[in-house]
Amino acid sequence: MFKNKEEFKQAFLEKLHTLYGECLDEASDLDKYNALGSMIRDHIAKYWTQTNKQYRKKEVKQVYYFSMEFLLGRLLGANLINLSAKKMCEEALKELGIDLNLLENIEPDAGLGNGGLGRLAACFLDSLASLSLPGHGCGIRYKYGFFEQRIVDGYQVELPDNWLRDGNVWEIRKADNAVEVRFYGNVRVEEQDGRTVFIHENYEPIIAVPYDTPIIGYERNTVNTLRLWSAEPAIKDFDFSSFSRGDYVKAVEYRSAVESISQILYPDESHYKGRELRLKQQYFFVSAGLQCIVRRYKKYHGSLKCFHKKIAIHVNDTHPVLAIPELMRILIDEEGMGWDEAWDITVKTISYTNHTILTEALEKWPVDMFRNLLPRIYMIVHEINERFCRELWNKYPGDWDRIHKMAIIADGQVKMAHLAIVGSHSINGVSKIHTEILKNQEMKNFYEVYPHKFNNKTNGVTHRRWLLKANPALANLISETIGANWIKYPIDLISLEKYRNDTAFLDKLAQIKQRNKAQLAKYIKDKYNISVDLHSIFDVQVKRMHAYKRQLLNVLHIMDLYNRLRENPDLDIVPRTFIFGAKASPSYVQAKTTIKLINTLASMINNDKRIKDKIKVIFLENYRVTLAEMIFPAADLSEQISTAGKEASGTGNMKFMMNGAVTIGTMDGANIEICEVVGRDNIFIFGLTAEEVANYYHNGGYCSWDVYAKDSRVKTVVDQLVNGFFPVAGEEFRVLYDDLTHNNDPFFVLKDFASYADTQLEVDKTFRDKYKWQKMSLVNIAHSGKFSSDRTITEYATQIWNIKPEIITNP
Ligand code: 26Y
Repeated sequence: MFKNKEEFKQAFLEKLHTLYGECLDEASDLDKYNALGSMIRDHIAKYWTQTNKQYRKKEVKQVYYFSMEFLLGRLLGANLINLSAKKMCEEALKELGIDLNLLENIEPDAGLGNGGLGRLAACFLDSLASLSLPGHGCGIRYKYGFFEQRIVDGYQVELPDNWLRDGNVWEIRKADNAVEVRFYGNVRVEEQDGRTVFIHENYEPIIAVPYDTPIIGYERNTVNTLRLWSAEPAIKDFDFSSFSRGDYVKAVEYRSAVESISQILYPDESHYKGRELRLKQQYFFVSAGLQCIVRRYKKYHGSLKCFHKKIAIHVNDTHPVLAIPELMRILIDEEGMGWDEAWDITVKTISYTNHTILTEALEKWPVDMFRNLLPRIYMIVHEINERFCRELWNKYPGDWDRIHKMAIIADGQVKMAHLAIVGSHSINGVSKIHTEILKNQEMKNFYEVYPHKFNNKTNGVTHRRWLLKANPALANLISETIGANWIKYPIDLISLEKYRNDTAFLDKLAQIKQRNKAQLAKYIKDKYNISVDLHSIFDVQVKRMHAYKRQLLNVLHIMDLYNRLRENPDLDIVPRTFIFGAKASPSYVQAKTTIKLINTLASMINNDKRIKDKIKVIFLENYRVTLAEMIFPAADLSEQISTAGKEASGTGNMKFMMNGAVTIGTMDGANIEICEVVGRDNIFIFGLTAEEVANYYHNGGYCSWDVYAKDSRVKTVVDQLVNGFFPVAGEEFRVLYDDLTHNNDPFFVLKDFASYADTQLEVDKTFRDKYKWQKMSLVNIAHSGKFSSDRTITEYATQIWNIKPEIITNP
């Protein structure tokens, strides 16, 4: 980035001066952070321009990844790494008496996502740029990211995440590229020159203003773009007409109503809630994104006849599926194309990923709300539905039931997943088992009509953030041992396999793990004043709090272990530190109750002198990307214990694996493929299979009461939820108790308990054999290359998007 440290220091001091008129000793840490970020931006500007210029000149096909969520985390460290400038920057700053680490810690996380789906989008952007692929992100610039979690008296309390408070050095506001998005109103249909035209009138205009963030590839010249849209009033400052009528309050209300569109990120609830503001958000960014892509395309290509040959649009779950009717609207209403041609182009342009099999999470919109908010879009969806149902009628004459089930509009609702399947050319699941379930169960009817559209793309994560950045010690050891090629080609990690019996190497791995554990232990000590045993097994479950992810199974097992330890404080177990991190949706009662349960249990266990510190329970508050970067490298055991068939893929499992944690998990999601590559000897598998679970569901579930009545350990812990064992007021944990017993345990927690507890004994036994454990750890690292998002993105690029690498020349 800079030829040498001297040049760097000079530039840094100048930047401080031009930005803030300050010299070094006057500057605050925030100013220093901003100066550094702004230097990086200056430096990459020419690569950014060059990238766009080359894409344009060579007319390469580009993909736009449309997503409601981009969970980027911090950018400073990641950008320095991808620019190979970290070491120099660190040293130069040190000579100025500045600690780079401290500056990195000033940056707030860009937490514009709930969990897996949002972080996947961020990993994908890194891989696209690092593979020199022309691909960009399109989303919403939420003023408030996913809430900040505080634990008060064991309860989750949500605080707004005001991540933009001190500005954002990475983004550039592009006011010139603003577009108008139209809501409400009515559609007038007219005949003009023998053509039917649709005129949207009396609408409410809103301005969408883009903010661009550069996405820098690893040791490439490529700088792609993440474009996030912000909503602003179409009438500057105030609606003067109402202002002059003295309606000052109304004018201010108008402004805040508009701004609310890009105000907050919705939390993913256990049950889908169709709120109008969310539908507004979806149309807002999809329409803005498409208008801008079309506008630019026309500028260079004129007609839109070959749009799909140069543009691919990917929709991340159903959230951006309005891209389908919106592209139709633009092609028909604005470009004057006929339906069939417009439809052909639309389907060829759009591809869709499904991320969930939970039916209760699927997006559906009430027809009245939809039609009122988006009258023209509704007409188009209606027409798509009519044509689709006619096609079905021809294929299945008289089969009303099937047609009703498959319709896009039915029972007063618009079904977004159905629209996604009909209006795209590719539908993919995110792990082998997930795709099979889509094809053979959830979307069976659609698979029968469009078998060619369905395909699998097993998820992956970027090793550059989750290993190179998060775990520098391990990354160094790997590079010293097999060379640094793995950073660009993570599959090369497989060369580590040959060290599986090399005890000297295994010792080095163990030392690194130990140091990472010490670092996390220090964080725990500083923040919670709890000491944890560095020789204990760090047993970690970090992910969103959800019934199907079964944090409750983990908790019940800890309760059982605690019961056994109280009975016999000399019980021979390897000490354990159970670590949790999870946010619950603000309105999800079971999830929030589970957080309270974990914290209540933690304070009992951590303060119980009788059990001689053999187990500890830690709930790490405000789990987010930055905290995750500290947790994965310190984990011994990775908890991936969802009810089989429910976790589409999981990606945390991959981040643990590449950091040498061993998985305890069910045969679910990507766990199955992890098991496939590491072998049964290097993973702890337990519990029902997806098939067994599905069989029980078909037969009305299993009888949880039987397990409860027969297994005394189960009965004891379940009873403890409600019998006064916990020092909580009244019946706090009754909802959990009821779910497990009277509600027949829909996620098979009790059914899998015995198998889980036995497997945990196996873990205990294995951990005592240091080399056996280290070898398992090594095998996991060595095979993690398959789960690189570089592999996943290469598959998307070649099999769905048809885009090719474009090497960016030096500007
Ligand atoms: C409709 C709405 C409120 C909503 C918002 C976010 C619904 C769902 C979501 C998020 C879903 C999600 O994160 N799914 C996860 O996607 C990961 C990436 O594919 C998978 O690894 C993981 O199994 C899946 O649960």
